[in-house]
Amino acid sequence: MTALGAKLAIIWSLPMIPTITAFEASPDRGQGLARDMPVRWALEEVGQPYDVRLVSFTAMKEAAHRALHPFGQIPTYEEGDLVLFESGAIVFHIAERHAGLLPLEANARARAIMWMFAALSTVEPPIVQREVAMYLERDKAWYDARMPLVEDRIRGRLDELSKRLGNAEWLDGAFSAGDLLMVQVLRRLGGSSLLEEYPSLSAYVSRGEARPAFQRAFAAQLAVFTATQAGRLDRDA
Ligand code: GTB
Repeated sequence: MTALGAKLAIIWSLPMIPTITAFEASPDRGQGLARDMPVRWALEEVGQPYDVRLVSFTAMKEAAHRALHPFGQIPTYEEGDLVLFESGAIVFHIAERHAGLLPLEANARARAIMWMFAALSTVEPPIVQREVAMYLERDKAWYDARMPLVEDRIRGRLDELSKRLGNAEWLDGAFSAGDLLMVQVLRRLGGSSLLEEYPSLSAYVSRGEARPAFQRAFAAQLAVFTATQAGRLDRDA
């Protein structure tokens, strides 16, 4: 092998470190509710190191970022020539490329993927509707009438989900990308009493949050917030 060939062989055998984007200043103040969190968590679960590029709200809407994300949002995921957006698709990609987040047995794998979709397209929508109402519609005349309706829709989903989970540790056998997304979706109810009304789901979320990979991901995004705050305090001093 030539020297160049040897160099290229080394480069090709090096693992590609993906880069994700996250809020430069997350409105959640480091609570790990923004959607870089499930991506970070998935990467930590599979032991894949990653880089993070922080983006401001202004930069998110500029052409350079829109070339990666047509809707001008975070997170994005870059790995060599591959660029992805949509946190669910990114978690799916990570789970497909690495062991640990999807079962190998075909039917169990299909069910884990089903739970990923259930988290994002069945359980999450009413939870997001509640946030939209709370943050964007509080001043509307119909707010007080709408909120109980939205909360009851959430209760309906939580009731059904808790019945299916029963006394199980995870949704379908071992912890999977389905649990990762479901726990992350349910975390958005933190601070409301809704989750507490379902002790088995509260315990399920706590089990997810207790995972070392979750803890590492949480600490990494919190460090961004803490550093931003420290920078602000320095500037204000
Ligand atoms: N479906 C997309 C995905 O799953 O990736 C949704 C991406 C998305 O909503 N991104 C948000 C964003 O970039 C950040 S996570 N928003 C900026 C914009 O649209 O201009 C959503 C989010 C934001 C804040 C909180 N919070 O403060 O608690 C929680 C979740």
